[in-house]
Amino acid sequence: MAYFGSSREWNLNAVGAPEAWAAGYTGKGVTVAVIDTGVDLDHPDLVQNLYVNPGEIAGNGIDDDQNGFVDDVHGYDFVDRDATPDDLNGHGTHVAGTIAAARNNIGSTGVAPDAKIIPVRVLDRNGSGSDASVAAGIRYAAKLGADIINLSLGGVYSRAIDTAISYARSLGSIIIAAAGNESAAVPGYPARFSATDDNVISVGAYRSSGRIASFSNRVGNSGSVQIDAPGVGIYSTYMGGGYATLSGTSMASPQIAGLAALTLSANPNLTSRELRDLLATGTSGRAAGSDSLGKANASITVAYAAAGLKTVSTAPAGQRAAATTATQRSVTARTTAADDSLFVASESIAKIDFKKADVTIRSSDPITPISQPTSPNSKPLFLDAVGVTQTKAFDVFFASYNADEREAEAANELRSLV
Ligand SMILES: [Ca+2]
Ligand SMILES: [Ca+2]
Ligand SMILES: [Ca+2]
Repeated sequence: MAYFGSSREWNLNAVGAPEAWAAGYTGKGVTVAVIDTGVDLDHPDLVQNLYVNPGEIAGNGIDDDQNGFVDDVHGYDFVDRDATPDDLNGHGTHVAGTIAAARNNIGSTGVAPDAKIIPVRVLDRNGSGSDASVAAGIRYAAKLGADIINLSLGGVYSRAIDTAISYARSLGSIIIAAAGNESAAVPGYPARFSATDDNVISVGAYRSSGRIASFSNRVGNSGSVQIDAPGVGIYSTYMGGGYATLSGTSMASPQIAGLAALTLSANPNLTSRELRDLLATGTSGRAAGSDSLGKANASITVAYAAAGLKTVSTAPAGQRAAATTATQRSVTARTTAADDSLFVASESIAKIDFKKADVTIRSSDPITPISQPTSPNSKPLFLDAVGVTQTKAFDVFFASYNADEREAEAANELRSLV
């Protein structure tokens, strides 16, 4: 895959978004609530991706869908308590653009350029708000059916937000939360709820150099489920129809919200727990200096989602998985990305085909002793990944095996997954 855009778009390339787009996954059909300072509702790079509440008629003064909010066609404003969640700060517009600015050759491009943004304003023009407003915004978004809720905000523990997150979990929303910018040893809340709520994931920020941002909060002893995403020098939409380059874990969190949208568009049936598992396990090495699970990577999570898988099992790079039980009939193969294609390359052994949600092992690939072509429409009996190299972000290990025909051979050729 060629590099998308310019160095200004380093974040998109770092998270592997162009590969997911090329495979047909752009976040279409997925809704992402931005609980923030609001969104520039007239921004030319965002207007087409604003969620429209299908049950609400605009401007008639009636709560048509009876969700408790009058005329909430494009989200809601919990600061001014009206149905115009416009942005008077800029932060929320930047976050929204990172998730879903249009891919239209103007301005900036979101990680999931066909996802829909639900603007929920809970922070004022100074970027401040109450935990009651944040909790109300989370509840509102969850009730509206938001698949993903981005929280690029933080503070101390809040019982109101705690219960709102539990409510969102009960309705199936995953919550992506910024780890915080205090250079602290542990994340702030609500990101730290990832230690206790399986629908929450915490996001740290790394630089284009691959090093963790000095300001980014770490995992420490918090038990948080945290991954890292680009969060320094992020170019995105800004209020007033403009653009801005900002840094912070607030900028990293929406990369993951976008990545989650790409992943859900590849498999809309994933639960919030399964989606978190894919995001948390589908990483490609750690940012230097980080203690998180690793750097987020669409090329892994989206491929797995497309294949109908729910977790990425990992082992040290270079090791192979093997059939260890009668039912777990699998072997692994390695594919190394070439510049023009992520999933087929000169060393290709296995190919994952996003569009068929299937794995095909090509008979021409140079690993006939352990591989076997499967029919184009067949589901693999089992698929297992065993790790990602540290040196090339796009190296992915896949596994597939036609156990019925090659089982004996597999037993001879492969070692058990560690
Ligand atoms: Ca309503
Ligand atoms: Ca109405
Ligand atoms: Ca654009």
